[in-house]
Amino acid sequence: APIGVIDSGIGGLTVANAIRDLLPNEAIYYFGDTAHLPYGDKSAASVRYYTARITDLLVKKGCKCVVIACNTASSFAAKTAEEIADGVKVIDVVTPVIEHIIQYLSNKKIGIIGTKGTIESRIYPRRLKLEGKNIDVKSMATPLLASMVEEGFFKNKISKAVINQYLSSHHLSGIEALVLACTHYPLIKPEISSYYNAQNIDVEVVDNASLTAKAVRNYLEISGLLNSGIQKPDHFMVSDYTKSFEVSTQIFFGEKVSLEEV
Ligand code: DGN
Repeated sequence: APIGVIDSGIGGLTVANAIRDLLPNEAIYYFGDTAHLPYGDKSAASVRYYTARITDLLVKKGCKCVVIACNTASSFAAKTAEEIADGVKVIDVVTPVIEHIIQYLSNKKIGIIGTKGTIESRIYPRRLKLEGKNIDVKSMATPLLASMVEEGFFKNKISKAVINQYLSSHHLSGIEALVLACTHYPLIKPEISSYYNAQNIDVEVVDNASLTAKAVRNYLEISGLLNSGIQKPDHFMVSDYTKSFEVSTQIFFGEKVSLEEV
């Protein structure tokens, strides 16, 4: 059975890509809700509604687990997805990061950047508090970064200037680790690290794509669900097809994939 992956658009292909790297024998059924993106600016109710519908679709298509690759959807709709999934495991992108922070970074000052939705939901500080951890968390919405990456603006002067402007904000002063809480940010991770390196500041930059892929592998191993048969073909589905989305898949997945409108 395939691994389902949900995102508001095609940025979640960074998570699909990390899963592909770690689990090359698994089939991926990806669904990008391009008709309703960006989730980052939507209300919690809308994000819940869309995420529930896509979860239902992927479960009905026989996925053995559903990964909510989108941080905004994970922030607002992980519980709703779990209810809809009818026993099929739902893996969100927030939980693996929370576990990583608790295990390795609990004595550090943590910074979080993401969409307005993710930051305003306060999901990271709330979850850490629920775990009984009194960890100093500073967060800031950096909405321009996702659009910037989507336009292919990274590793250039403009991305450097935007990243510098955001990271130098007093909202993130004194942090010792920075969580990249958005599908698009793994692509600018090197530039973010360079910003801190250039100033000789030691900041561990954590992205949720690789941590989530490890969580998926753990789950499949523990539950005996790793694929041992013939690999099914991947499917990359969207709710609204455009040529430009298809071209942009290259940026996020490392290779161009064909999108099917569903
Ligand atoms: N996929 C969204 C997220 O990870 O929060 C980013 C895209 C967006 O909604 N702007």
